[in-house]
Amino acid sequence: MSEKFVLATHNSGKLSEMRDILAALGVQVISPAEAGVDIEVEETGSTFAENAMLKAKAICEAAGLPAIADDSGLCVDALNGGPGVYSARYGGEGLDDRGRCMLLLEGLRGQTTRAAHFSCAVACAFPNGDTLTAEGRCDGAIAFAPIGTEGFGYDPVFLVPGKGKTFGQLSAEEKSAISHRGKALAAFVEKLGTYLKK
Ligand code: ITT
Repeated sequence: MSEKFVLATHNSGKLSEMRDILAALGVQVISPAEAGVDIEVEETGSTFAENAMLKAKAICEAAGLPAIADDSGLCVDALNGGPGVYSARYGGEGLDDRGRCMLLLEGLRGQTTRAAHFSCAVACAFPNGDTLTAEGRCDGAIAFAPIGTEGFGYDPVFLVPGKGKTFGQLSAEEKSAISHRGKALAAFVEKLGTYLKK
């Protein structure tokens, strides 16, 4: 595919995963910085899909290029699906990834129901107003302590059933083969192929 896409994210962990997955699928991407765009998009939507579309449209408009955004998060059964769309902001501004993981473990202390899933919505906006969307989900469980140093965000506390490992113990390739983001981007690229043939 000759068209270039801006990846509408400021999260370096996401950016690197999205770059690798999309490159493997033959989609050329650049970062917002490479597109000369530096805007913060307010995530006012109540769903991953709404927030992904807000980001994709804003960056597309600012860059004048098609833009792909990811909105994602961790949904924990024992927290009624939280932190969900608030995953990046869980615990307030003072916390880093490690702090958010520890806060989550603290909130689940003594809790035997550990089921959780990651969700990812991908949205793509084109300068002509066209849009594409796709979603992906990865089921798992919350560990009792952080394990592993790979990945980002909640990876060290997300246990993958069948692997007996957290996302924090998987290589980027191993994670993307089963992750919410890997699935959403694969579904998106399939739709993109159909769209570009039209
Ligand atoms: P952008 O909006 O700039 O893309 P962000 O980090 O604010 O970056 P989101 O609003 O989509 O992105 O928040 C997603 C949060 O969910 C992210 O910050 C992580 O804490 C968590 N998250 C999402 N996908 C994850 C993954 O694959 N592994 C670990 N944590 C993840």
